[in-house]
Amino acid sequence: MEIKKDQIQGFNKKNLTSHNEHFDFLANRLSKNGHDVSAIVSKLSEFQVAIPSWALGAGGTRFGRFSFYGEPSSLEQKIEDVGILHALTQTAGAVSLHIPWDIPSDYNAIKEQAKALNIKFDSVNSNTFQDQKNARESYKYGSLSNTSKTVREQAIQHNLDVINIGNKLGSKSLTVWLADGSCFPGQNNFQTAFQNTQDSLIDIYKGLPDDWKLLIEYKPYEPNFYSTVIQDWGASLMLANGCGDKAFTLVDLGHHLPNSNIEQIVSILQLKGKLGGFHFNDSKYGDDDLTVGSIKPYALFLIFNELVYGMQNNPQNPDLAWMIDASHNVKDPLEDLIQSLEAIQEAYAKALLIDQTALKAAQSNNDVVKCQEILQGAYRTDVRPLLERARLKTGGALSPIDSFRTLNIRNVLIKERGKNTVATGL
Ligand code: LRH
Ligand code: MN
Repeated sequence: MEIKKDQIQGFNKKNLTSHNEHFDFLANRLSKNGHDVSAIVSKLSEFQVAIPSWALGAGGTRFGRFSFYGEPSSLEQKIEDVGILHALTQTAGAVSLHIPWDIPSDYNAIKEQAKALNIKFDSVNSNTFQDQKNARESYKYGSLSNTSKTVREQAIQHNLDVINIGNKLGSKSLTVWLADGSCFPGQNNFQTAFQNTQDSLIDIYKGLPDDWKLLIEYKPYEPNFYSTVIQDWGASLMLANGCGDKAFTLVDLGHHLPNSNIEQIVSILQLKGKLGGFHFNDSKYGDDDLTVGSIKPYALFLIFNELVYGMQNNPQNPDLAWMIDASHNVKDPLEDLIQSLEAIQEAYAKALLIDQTALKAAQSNNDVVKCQEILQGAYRTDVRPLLERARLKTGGALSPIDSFRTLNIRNVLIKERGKNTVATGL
């Protein structure tokens, strides 16, 4: 299934008048306050977020999984679904593959398909948290940190293979997340596990093409429930520094213990030039992988405030990899991803309304009330007309969810794919 631009334009027609009214009212007020509205709209249009290839079907937990039918059962169908998201939102212009779940059978064909849909290949993810059918060694007791050199070598080789796959697709970074850790006190020697991981990452780092990045993702727990080798930003930062200039930390919003101040972590990693990218999602308790902005939208806004400040003041930090990492237990995967894309755009737009100079001045004067007034003034602005205008300018839908439903996309996909297809992934 492919969505034609004229289908979307036809759909936008009936909402154009109300959009223009809301947009003109907001743009008028923002210009009066010194904002360059067209610059903000352009930034929103240019802001592309990579869709996780492993989150296009129904997610699940150990307690159960409930399909949505019409799920993609091949990489081609996954790219097709990302194409649908991008056609509607114009902000999903990239896909992040997970290997071996998404090994292409025909590289040229998949590159052609993605190109035709304006989709780039963002970071490729390795997987040493599951044993592959015909694998010689098991990752039951870890991969890059494993006490067995043979197991570590197998995991290192897998990562080098993933780089090779990504290289053929035009990807420019490898994301490494390790489940490695322990479930009981005494099970691991923490120093040996950490040093093994460092040495293994250095071997992988040596296989990185010059213009690539290594993104090291941290997580406090799950599937190990006593210790995780790369447990937090500090461990990821130390390992990245131990590898070299092309290694960075990757912040998955769900990988923080309750009440962690993620915006402060983001700020300091940018200051150190070691923030590589994001896995956006939201959570109430653990790594719940819920819709972005569905639980803590203000926290997401505060993170984007630090990102906007960093983009303006930290040239030492590279361009970031923007990716979603979510799982869908009760929502249609495509509708859920559309809502996540909207929440990311909204947080970014609100953060762009913060007068960073006035905020810095209020901070220097310890005018605490003024600081909050500046932040919350931006946060309380309904920026949706800006998001709509950014989509309108690039051929997207004024209301992607309404378009998705009016165009009856899920039922069309079920008709095309049947009810029993299951997407590879989590
Ligand atoms: C681990 C994680 C990691 C992926 C996996 C799908 O929780 O966030 O980014 O490899 O989810
Ligand atoms: Mn993640």
